[in-house]
Amino acid sequence: MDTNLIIYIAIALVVIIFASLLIILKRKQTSNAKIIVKPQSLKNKLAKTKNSLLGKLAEIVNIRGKIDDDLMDDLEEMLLQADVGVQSSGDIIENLKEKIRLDKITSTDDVQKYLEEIIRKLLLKDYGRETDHLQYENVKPFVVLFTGVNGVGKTTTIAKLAKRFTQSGKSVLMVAADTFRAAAIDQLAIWAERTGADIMRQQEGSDPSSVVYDGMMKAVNKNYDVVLIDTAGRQHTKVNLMNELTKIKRTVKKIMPDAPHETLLVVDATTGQNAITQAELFNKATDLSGLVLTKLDGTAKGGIVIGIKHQLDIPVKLIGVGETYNDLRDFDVNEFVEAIFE
Ligand SMILES: Nc1nc2c(ncn2[C@@H]2O[C@H](COP(=O)(O)OP(=O)(O)O)[C@@H](O)[C@H]2O)c(=O)[nH]1
Ligand SMILES: [Mg+2]
Repeated sequence: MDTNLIIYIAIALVVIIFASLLIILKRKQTSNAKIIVKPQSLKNKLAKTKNSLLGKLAEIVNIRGKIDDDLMDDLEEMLLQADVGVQSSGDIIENLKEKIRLDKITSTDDVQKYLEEIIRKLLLKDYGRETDHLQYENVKPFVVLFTGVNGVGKTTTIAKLAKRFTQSGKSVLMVAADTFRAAAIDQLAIWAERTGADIMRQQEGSDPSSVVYDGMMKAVNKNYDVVLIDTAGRQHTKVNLMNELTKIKRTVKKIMPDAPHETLLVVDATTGQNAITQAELFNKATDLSGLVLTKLDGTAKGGIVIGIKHQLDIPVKLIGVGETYNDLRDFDVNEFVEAIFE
């Protein structure tokens, strides 16, 4: 009797252990599967903006039910709330009214299609040129200077871009010209290591132009393909920041007269119209070749893209839609419009 009981208990134990092992194994498999994530579509990344435009649009059309001035006012308000900007929103609605009049549209079903087409055309008109994308020029080294106020995402963008270049077999040198905080230099150094890039750095508080000089010399002597220069983001209202940018550029040109090949201003999409103000100020201080609009994933105000290009003559070359390497995308008008309207 006793031995039977022991046998039963032993069998039960074996079954329990076996079942537990199976469960653990299964869990492991599923968690591994979760690690391999495909880069999310732009549509997913821009979901908040999409909801603030397309979602609202459906709601407005539903409530109003017919094409009249009230509908137009609501649509304009919707554009303003998505940070398209006063002037651009006004222009878009004027265009829409004109279209409706000419095509004698009476059904609200067509409003979305027309609005989408007007915005697409407006952006395409502004983004027709080759130079509107960040293009690697076959010069050694290809030099990109990053500017922008604190916290907009300069260092993160440099890391993402470095990864893009090193992945395609290019040698990258990062230059830590944001010398205000030791932490900023260290942050860049960590990214250099992670992305397989090298870094030129000096001590905290050293002259940014001196780091840039050393970096450019090293890049030329060691035949680097790409140089990415990180700068400090003190307030744009300070004249000395602007003087510093001028000095940095002069230093770059001393070593390579036609560099930097790109001078990018990084702006944070979540700051709305403030991003436009920053772009205007920086563009006055230094010739910008393009903008990087970051954090579009975290905002319902992605309409800022439309306002920026309509109001300024600086192309948005790259957009940041998250914190991983895959989240730096080339800005593509059709992809963008589809992501927010379809
Ligand atoms: N969600 C999101 N966060 C971003 C993006 N770009 C940068 N960030 C975050 O913004 C913060 C500031 O970035 P950082 O590169 O240090 O800004 P910097 O001061 O301009 O160099 C960090 O926490 C980044 O992870 C983006 O496209 N999306
Ligand atoms: Mg930084």
